[in-house]
Amino acid sequence: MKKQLTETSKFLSYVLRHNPGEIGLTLSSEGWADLSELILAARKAGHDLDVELIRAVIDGSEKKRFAISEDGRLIRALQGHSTDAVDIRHQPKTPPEFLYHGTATRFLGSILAEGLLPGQRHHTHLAGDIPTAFAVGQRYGKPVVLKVEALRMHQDGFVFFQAENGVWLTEKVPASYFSPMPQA
Ligand code: HQG
Repeated sequence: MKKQLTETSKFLSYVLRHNPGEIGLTLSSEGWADLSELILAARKAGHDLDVELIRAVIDGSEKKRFAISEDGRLIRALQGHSTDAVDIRHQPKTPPEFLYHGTATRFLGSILAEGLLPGQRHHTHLAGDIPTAFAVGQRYGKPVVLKVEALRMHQDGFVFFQAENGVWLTEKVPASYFSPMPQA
């Protein structure tokens, strides 16, 4: 069951964040897909989804990557998009003094030279706490957490958003606003 949930979560991330066209799905600019259309398109592509399984994925994950609309008809990913079809109008929000970005040590040279960049995604992702950032960094290798002076950035005119699931978003973070934290 756990494996099925993980596989479904990865599939949903792929079509709702990155490549809806692969299964012939259309997303609104706010990222919404019709839930029954998604299930049908997924089945045609060989992924046996149903509403219960999708709800189990959403409820079973602390990250709350996806949300279903109140009327139960639509589903979207809350952040992490790369597809041009989506341009979510998040409300700007004042960040706390510090936010954290987890990455792998092998990216540090480039990050310190260029700053933190969004890569393929629409935003650079930041976490409100160190353990979350550490876990994000572990996805790519030996983790390192960067402490970002988010409030100072905000005071200097950088715009921050917070996705419904708590993930902080900003376009980029110049290197003068962060430093690697010593390993615990
Ligand atoms: C790195 C997950 C070289 C950056 C997580 C990261 C997050 C640079 C990688 C969400 C760089 C991009 C996003 C530069 C940044 N040079 N490398 N100048 N600037 N990088 O996956 O932040 O499980 O696109 O440090 O929890 O790791 O998918 O971004 O290592 O919230 O829901 O380039 O994805 O959530 O990787 O992760 P990603 P991310 P989900």
